[in-house]
Amino acid sequence: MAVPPIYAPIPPAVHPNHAAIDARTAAWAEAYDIGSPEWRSRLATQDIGVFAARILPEGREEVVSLLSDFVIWLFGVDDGYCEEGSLGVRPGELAAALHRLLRIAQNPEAPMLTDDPLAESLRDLTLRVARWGTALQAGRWVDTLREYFFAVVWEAEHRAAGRIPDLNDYTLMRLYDGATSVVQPFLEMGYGFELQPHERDSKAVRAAAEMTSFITTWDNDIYSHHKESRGGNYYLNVIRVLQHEYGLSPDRALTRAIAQRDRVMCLFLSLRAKLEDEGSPQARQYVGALSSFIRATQDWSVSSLRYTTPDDPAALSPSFSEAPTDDSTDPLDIPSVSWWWDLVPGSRTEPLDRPLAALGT
Ligand code: 3E9
Ligand code: MG
Ligand code: MG
Ligand code: MG
Ligand code: MG
Ligand code: MG
Repeated sequence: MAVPPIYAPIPPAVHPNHAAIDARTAAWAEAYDIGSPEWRSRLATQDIGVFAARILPEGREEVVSLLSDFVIWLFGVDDGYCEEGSLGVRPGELAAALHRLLRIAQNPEAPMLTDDPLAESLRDLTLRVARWGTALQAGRWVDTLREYFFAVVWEAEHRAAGRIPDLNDYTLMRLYDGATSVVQPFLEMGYGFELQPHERDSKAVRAAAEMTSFITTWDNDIYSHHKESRGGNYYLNVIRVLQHEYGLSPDRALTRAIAQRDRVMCLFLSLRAKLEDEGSPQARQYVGALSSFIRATQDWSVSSLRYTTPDDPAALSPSFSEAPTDDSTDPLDIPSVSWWWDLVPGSRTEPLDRPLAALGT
């Protein structure tokens, strides 16, 4: 299955100190002894710090480093506990382990899990979130961690049963189990602004954040399909879900997944333009930062050894496309997210045939 150039209307950008940030994260994971030595040496080659530096290209360096360390920590949970570890097929035990970690994020001083590398490193992350985030952002970070944990427990139940969810359930799970919503509070911390709860939880801003999760996780599924399908373990990926849902070959499922993410990308651009017109200055900053997150995932995914796997090379195009494969303004046939299209009523009458520059990137 060859992945073609994918539509990328958002310009690339990276924090100038990406190399130092990347090296510090490898040293941080080593100091806290996260995962096995084999896992750490693998992760150290995957440009995790460069990914964080692309998510926050103009962010405060301390927060870029904090995000970078947090991303490797998340992979410690996602690879270590869920996908390569025994808890990944024991949803009840996984829920217990994740609840204990959540307590550390809330109360790092709690005298529990004092020898546990994931807990000790989470204590460090928690103190840094308190240092660089507002009280609202620190609270939101714990809430988003809980929603990520809740979703990976759901995923583990499917893994234990060897079952493929339908497209609607998969979409709902994937809005959270890719840890994309846990990254979102760092967008505010990185630039030192605070989105007020009434605005963040408004339908329009929440939809923009959910679309960002959709696009980044669909892109992850497209680019990580090679790694995941060769791994020999059970895996959940939108290509697999679409094959199952519609009886498609892998190539046709890939084409369908790309069309879905392109359609959501077009809607995101329309909603972003609306929020840039109507939102607060903070909402404008936030949708700009969401845009960088989307492009960061694309640039990191086509270049990281995590996905290109040179020993068994993935057929990934390293370049991008200037046009969507599907610019329809009709809602996707996914009931949990079709309401997104209600938020941009004019989108049907504004076909995306204008130059990309006019879309306000
Ligand atoms: C992603 O899904 C799993 C997350 C825990 C990775 C850490 C989170 C981020 C870096 C936020 C950005 C999100 C992405 C890249 C989806 P999955 O399919 O287990 O990731 P994998 O790398 O194994 O394909
Ligand atoms: Mg390790
Ligand atoms: Mg590196
Ligand atoms: Mg995962
Ligand atoms: Mg994974
Ligand atoms: Mg993946």
